[in-house]
Amino acid sequence: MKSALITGITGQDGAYLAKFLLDKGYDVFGTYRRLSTPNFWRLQYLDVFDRVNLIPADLVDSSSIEEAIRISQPHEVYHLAAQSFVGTSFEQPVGAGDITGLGVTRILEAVRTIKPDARFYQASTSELFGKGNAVVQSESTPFQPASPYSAAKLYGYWVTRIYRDGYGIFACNGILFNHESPLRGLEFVTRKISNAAAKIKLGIDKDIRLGNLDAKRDWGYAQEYVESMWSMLQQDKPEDYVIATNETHSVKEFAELAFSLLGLDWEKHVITDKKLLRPLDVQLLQGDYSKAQKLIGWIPKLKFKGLVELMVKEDLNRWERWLKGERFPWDAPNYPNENKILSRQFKLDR
Ligand code: NAP
Ligand code: F7E
Repeated sequence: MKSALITGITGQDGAYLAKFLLDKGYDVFGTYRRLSTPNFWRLQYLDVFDRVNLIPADLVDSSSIEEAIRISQPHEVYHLAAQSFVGTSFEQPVGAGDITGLGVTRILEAVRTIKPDARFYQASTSELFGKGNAVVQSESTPFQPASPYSAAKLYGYWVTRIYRDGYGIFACNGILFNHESPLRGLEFVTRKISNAAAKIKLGIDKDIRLGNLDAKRDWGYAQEYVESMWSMLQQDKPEDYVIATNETHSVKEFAELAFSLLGLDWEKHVITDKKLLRPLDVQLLQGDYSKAQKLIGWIPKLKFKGLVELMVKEDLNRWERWLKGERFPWDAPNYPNENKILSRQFKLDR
């Protein structure tokens, strides 16, 4: 039986990937952080919590990473753990470098010294393209990161290539464009909107505050994107691949569609708030996935409209069940109101 180690198994992609690999017959190991309250809700939601092996590890602690490799003896390592919210990386820029950047070297060093024949996946990102001018981005588009997050990911991208070329490790960068789902964290704009639209429809809330409505993203479905991670590691040669839908839509379009699906007019409920603007923002992303299509046979199935529908429907369904008194693994009821958060990103007029 093949074994796989997923760092960040408690996150959106980690949970979907765990389910995908279990269904393929893998013995799945995942790293998680000790928190004051457990956060296994995504694994529970997908009904895989009891089927995965959990190993405590933190990306800032090399010894715990080494132990995770020793315990799992993985054939494949999927390095998904990171501080993944771009907004937070402006508030915690040093942490971004340490966790999201240096963390990649810590895990690659552990692979090199303990299990050098393990195949390695690095969660690279379309944020690497940042402020570049290309209208459509592919593997050959120059990188121009625009946040501490993407600067750290740029380091991770290169260190992955260096371990591939320098030490012969089978290491791939998946340059994934934004991918979303009902398991997406509530701070990301898509889920923030689908959750708010559902609450407003049911009379639990009245409005939502958003920042840059004109930013355009290439949004795909996370459940499909994790399949590409596995495919990359099954090839004869390690390569880097863009994974995207090749469509781009604005935040405004997302809000418009999400609210209209519930019979609501977005303009009556969305308040634009300068406090939610980032010091720098990426304006346009649209990915060319033709290399992935050609070499690993990956194509996106669920596009923008279907994705918005899926997310809005699931958030509405959850709030309806909640109002009827049902309790189930789910993040939203515990999420603080943004007005309660004091930070560079969510500044309050006091
Ligand atoms: P996510 O939901 O935020 O999950 C991140 C995971 O990393 C969580 O399990 C988190 O643990 C863990 N983590 C954070 N800091 C850690 C630390 N110091 N030590 C150990 N684990 C730590 O992110 P995602 O959307 O699944 O994304 C997965 C990866 O793909 C990330 O590297 C992200 O940067 C990258 N990526 C995402 C997208 C996207 O659109 N989703 C696109 C391109 C690349 P806790 O649960 O304890 O917080
Ligand atoms: O922002 C704008 C915001 O936070 C998308 C991560 O998974 O994908 C993700 O990064 C856009 C930005 O995702 C709000 O300014 C407007 O232009 O959902 P987001 P992201 O920054 O694109 C990449 C590929 C990753 O690698 C990352 O890990 O939406 N926006 N108003 C807002 N964004 C948020 N979060 N909240 C707002 O109220």
